[in-house]
Amino acid sequence: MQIGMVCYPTYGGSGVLATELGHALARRGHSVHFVTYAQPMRLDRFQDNIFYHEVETPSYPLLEFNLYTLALAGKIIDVARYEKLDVLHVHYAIPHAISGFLAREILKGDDGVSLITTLHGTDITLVGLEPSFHPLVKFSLERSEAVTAVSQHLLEKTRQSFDVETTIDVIPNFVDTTVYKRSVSDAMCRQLRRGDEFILMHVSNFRPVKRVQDCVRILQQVRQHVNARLVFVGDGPERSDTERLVRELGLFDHVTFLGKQSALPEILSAADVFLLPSQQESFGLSALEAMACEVPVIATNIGGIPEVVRHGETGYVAELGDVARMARYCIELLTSPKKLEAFRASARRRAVEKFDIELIVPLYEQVYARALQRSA
Ligand code: GMT
Repeated sequence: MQIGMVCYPTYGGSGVLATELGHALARRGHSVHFVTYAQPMRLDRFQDNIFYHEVETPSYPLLEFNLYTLALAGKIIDVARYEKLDVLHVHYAIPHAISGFLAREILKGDDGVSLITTLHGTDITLVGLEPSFHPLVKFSLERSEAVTAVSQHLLEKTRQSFDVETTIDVIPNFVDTTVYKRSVSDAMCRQLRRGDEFILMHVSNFRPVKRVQDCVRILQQVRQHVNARLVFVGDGPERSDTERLVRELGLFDHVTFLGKQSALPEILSAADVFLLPSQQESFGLSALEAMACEVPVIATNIGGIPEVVRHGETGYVAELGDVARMARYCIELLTSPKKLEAFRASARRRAVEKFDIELIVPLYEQVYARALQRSA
């Protein structure tokens, strides 16, 4: 199949997922054409059957606002016509589903293209609820040949908030467990761990919904019982305030900010516990990547997280903002080596048995095939 893939290229789960899906589809013999405004973060290695088309947004003094939605639609039309796309798979509805819809309508005189929209999270639970966007999201979902959501929770939220009758398939996010596996690097451990300290880790884009500062407060409580360090991976709007909080609480010597990193399996493998105290999370891809590296997850019982993290088995979930409880769960795991070992094994097993790339990618191929039949 000739597949067009539209996503956000920056750090963030939806772009990561789209890129990994593209790589997997290309390995399975499809041609995958990424159409985005910048090279996606994980499109960093050459692979047969993968192509990248950059969207350029024209500027003119009159055009005070960025016309990305239209520029993207124009680029999709161009790629679809000349690369003979069969399907166009857009990740995150805003504005990609609208651009995809526009392009598909304009392409109707040509061979046509089937539109598949994958919902990832705040396109439904936050941004899509903006009164000016809501009708556009609803319309574009109803006009897509297929819609998928990354968790049952997100599917239910979509039905509640958008009242759409369209069939929505839940296709959970996935991880390549041959890449994301425990791979302990001595050099990495030497750099991250001082002496016998345990490592708590958080990976995100530091957006407010991640509640990154809760991780610092958890560390503060954990350190009253156990020698532990907090390692932050990623960057974003909350980073400066978080650094300030670390200094205010006198934790400067016990927190490491690594910034954006690509060697995630090695870094995650150095962790003892992964923290995800988010306020919203339709899935929590970073938690799954940690689990694949045998790291138990302590998270909020929000959104789709409980579909990923099994409470009392692969980690623990707690109420939003209940820092004290999350700290207690950390202490419980870090002070019982047998329990920690059992949780590590269960986390890996769940990632392999439920969310491995080889299990999930064929589900997308089935959706593509159905969408093609539908548009035919
Ligand atoms: O929805 C967002 O704010 C952004 C989006 C992203 O691009 O990272 O995150 C969502 O998609 C991820 C991949 O499917 C999920 O793992 C995240 O849970 C989800 N984030 C939220 O729901 C806040």
